[in-house]
Amino acid sequence: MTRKALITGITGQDGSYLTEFLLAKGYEVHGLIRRASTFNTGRLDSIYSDPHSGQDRLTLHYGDLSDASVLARLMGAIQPDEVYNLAAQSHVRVSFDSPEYTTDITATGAVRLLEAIRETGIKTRFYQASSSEMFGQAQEVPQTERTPFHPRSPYGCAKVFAYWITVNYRESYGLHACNGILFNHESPRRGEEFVTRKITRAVAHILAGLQTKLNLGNLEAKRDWGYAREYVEAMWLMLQQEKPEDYVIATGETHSIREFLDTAFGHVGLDWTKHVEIDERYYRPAEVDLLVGDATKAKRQLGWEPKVKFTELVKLMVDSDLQLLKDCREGRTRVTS
Ligand code: NAP
Ligand code: G4F
Repeated sequence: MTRKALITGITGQDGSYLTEFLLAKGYEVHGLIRRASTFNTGRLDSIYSDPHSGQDRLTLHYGDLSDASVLARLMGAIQPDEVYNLAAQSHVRVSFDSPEYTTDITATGAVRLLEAIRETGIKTRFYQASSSEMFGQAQEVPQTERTPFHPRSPYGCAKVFAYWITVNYRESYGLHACNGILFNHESPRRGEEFVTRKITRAVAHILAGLQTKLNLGNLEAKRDWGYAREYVEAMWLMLQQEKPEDYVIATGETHSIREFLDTAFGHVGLDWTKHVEIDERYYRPAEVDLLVGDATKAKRQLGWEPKVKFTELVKLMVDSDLQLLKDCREGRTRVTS
């Protein structure tokens, strides 16, 4: 029987890679999308432009994590074998501007989805997109599944709630529910408002003479950056285990924004110090200074480990943005890998 998956956040970076991954495995994939005044399905272009992608097994449904009735209706109609909750107001800086909205979607949205599963009584497996932001002011280095949480933003607080409510539905109702505690993961499909993509896009634009300055905030923060395409496999692997558990997914390396700038600008022979200006507006009221994960459990129990590390990741993102700009200037549309 064809297995069915429901993905919230299907139009996002991870949602698009997970959809490709599941279609390639033969799944019937259903995705929740928000109505927008402009197309928001650009990251799914690789699927719609490839007749062999399994696009005939992909169905998109309008809905929103704020709308419980839609979630229950979809759950009952689709009866998915696996539910991946990837939708969120996912920007940490924005969560300081919109804390209540962030809580509604990123925290309460998770419980709405869990309630939709419970109320419809379907037998499904549930993945919650938990985040290394929950470690915030990290209590130990590196961070593992046992490291206490100390979130530093409304986003981090909302993710802590979603983490614990997932654990609670597992313990209370025997739901096969897992938290993937994913450290930062990036790709050519990363949103342009996150620091990595903001930098790699600027490199391409500066090289082409379309931009001279790049305004950034705190350059000292350190992150454990992995490759999104690899991280979605870990999500799937968690739901294939007999026993539901929580897993850290990370590379085990940490690098500062400065190092990212060195590598990205250095890759095309530019000196970032001539272009970067510090703009206080990009600072956060409270910062997460250092994240680095220990994914030993994922390696041991899931057989998962990262292949693409920092330097390769930065270069592939810069190369993609160079190509994207070239294609755009030459009037070609291109599907981002
Ligand atoms: P992303 O690119 O920002 O995608 C977020 C997705 O959520 C988009 O599809 C967005 O739809 C959807 N969404 C936002 N608000 C919604 C709402 N009210 N109702 C329904 N859908 C809504 O995020 P990502 O990088 O793929 O991350 C996926 C998940 O993992 C998120 O929950 C994020 O918080 C979490 N996470 C990410 C990382 C990382 O480094 N990328 C690390 C740890 C955890 P639109 O396209 O319409 O905006
Ligand atoms: O790229 P960022 O916005 O990612 P952040 O805050 O680490 O959050 C991302 O990763 C989390 C996992 O830990 C996810 F849960 C979350 O959904 C999201 O995907 O910022 C990274 C660092 C921060 O320290 C920030 O202060 O870069 C610093 N930074 C410096 N200048 C900047 C900028 N961040 C952004 N977005 N824009 C800047 O101009």
